[in-house]
Amino acid sequence: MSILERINSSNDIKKLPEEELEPLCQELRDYMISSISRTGGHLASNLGAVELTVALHRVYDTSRDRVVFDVGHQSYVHKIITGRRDSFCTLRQHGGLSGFPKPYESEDDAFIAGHASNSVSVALGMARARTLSHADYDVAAIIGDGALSGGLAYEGLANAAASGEPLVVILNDNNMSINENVGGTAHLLESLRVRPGYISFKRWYRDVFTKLPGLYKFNHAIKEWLKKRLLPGNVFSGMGMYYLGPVDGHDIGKLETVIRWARELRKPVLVHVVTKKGKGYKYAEEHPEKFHGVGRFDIETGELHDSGDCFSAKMGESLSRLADNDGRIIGITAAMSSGTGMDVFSAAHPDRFFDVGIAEGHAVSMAGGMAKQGMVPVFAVYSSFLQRGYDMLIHDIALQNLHVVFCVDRAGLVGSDGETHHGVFDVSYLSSVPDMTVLCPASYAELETMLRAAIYDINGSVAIRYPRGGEGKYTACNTVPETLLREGRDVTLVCYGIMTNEVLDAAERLAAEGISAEVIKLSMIKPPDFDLVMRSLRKTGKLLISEDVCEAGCVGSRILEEAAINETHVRAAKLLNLGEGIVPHGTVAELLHDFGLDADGIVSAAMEMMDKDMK
Ligand SMILES: Cc1ncc(C[n+]2csc(CCOP(=O)(O)OP(=O)(O)O)c2C)c(N)n1
Repeated sequence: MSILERINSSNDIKKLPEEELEPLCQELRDYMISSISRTGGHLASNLGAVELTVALHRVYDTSRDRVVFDVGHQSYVHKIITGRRDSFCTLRQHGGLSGFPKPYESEDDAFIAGHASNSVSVALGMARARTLSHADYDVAAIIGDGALSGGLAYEGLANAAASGEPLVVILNDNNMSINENVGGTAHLLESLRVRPGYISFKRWYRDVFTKLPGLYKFNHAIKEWLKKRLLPGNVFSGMGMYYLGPVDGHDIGKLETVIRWARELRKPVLVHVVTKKGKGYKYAEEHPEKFHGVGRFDIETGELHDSGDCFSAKMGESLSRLADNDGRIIGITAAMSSGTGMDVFSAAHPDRFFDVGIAEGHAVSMAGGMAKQGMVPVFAVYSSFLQRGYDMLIHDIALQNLHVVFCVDRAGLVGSDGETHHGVFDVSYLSSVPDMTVLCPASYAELETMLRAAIYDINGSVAIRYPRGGEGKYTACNTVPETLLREGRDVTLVCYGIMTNEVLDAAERLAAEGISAEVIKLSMIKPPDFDLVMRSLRKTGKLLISEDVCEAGCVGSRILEEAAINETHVRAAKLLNLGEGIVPHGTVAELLHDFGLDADGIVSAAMEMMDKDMK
């Protein structure tokens, strides 16, 4: 029996003799590499956090204490050692384990995660709840240096420091975000990493002097006084967090001691842990960015199984070409240069490319400043992460009707990342941004044409929303607001974006059933332009719209509103969409099927409408 097979909880980890800890870490690495090579997942971040997670479980009992993972993509070891080892092979698969912490999956997962930089705030909330309810548990947050580039983290740290609450923040510093970490935080951590002897000195100092309490107190006062005057402070201690570190994040013994010590201090403490992203797997150590989030791969060669071309890369290439002839075009990303295809732009136009770190709100405001001064900023950002910038969209862009282009990637279902990452709210929230134009390409050709139009032909702010992955069978280029793709008389099928493929497929199948469906594709969903749809509805009397977004604020309800206003009689309507918008993980095809949004679902919905009509 391996050591790993004996581990099912924090308590099992605590019982292990010290000499079994390193072999356990090796087993954990082998287990993850082998399993993730088949399921895909966030490999490099987890390989770097093995010792840290084991040490955390030596100190805390995660079934009772609250350990909050930031982003949560590095929580695999935690999952494996808290009873989910055998189901780890289902990671990110439909109906299987989530790739992020999920309290519904296990009581050991303290809080849901997926978006960066909120862990300190959440942990502080838990610490305050504990204190107010006179409960007895400890609270810790684990946050990466990349996540620390997000402003929300500093709001949390500042408030945590002022609170005086016993709370341990572990900074897992691997000098990497997905790509290299950027900005002032990266510089700050760089300077702190060069003081490795400090922590051992502190420990020795405390051990020696606590045996002589009076002397300890006196010396401590002198030391603190000297420290304040002679040592350069850092932003954490300056804020009022008790700073400990840097600690070697692959030395379990040291980690355990320091985390235990931090917990015992009973105040807000930040422990700075230095780790190597990808540790223990050659290819991931050499290319941590490539192995940050992977699909299936070959363990021996480190070769990733090809995921094919995609909208993101097409966007990067098109934008880069446009920028070749226009010095006003600026490319912006918030820590997602490869994911959004902006790496193509950055290679060609490094002087006009800005990676701001995980700071979506800042990116939106900065784009506003650039636009006000005559540049044409293009911010490529995932739909779910742009949620962070909603206020800035209104306050810093819309109120002055500034010309900023938002390339809203990962719009609609994203697949295995699941509920925190699906881009299912953007149609709703972008529709409420004053004077914004929202475009929805259904093919690469449409994306390219719309990007050009967004930069040169449209005033004010423009969002172009497109999905993860590549185009489908529909590859045409129809960019007028409404296009009649198929004539029919029984029912009006409306679609936009990638859903066009499912709807065209459904129309074909309905024809075989003797139902004549008219298909209208929308290229622009805001401002609304539904003339063609209204004309079609006057003919068919039936509306069936398929959208890969949440119901609130969906296009279907706006069409019905317009029909009511201009007295277009709709005898029957079905709005197919993702309901409340909380959608689990799985492949996009599986999820579309579950929500009745694939061609099968659309056909059944249409047949049901026809049946009702005949009764
Ligand atoms: C608000 C938000 N923006 C972007 C992302 C995408 N993202 C996931 S992990 C990550 C990098 C995090 O870096 P770090 O915290 O240092 O963790 P590491 O992977 O290096 O361990 C990014 C940018 C996100 N999860 N949330």
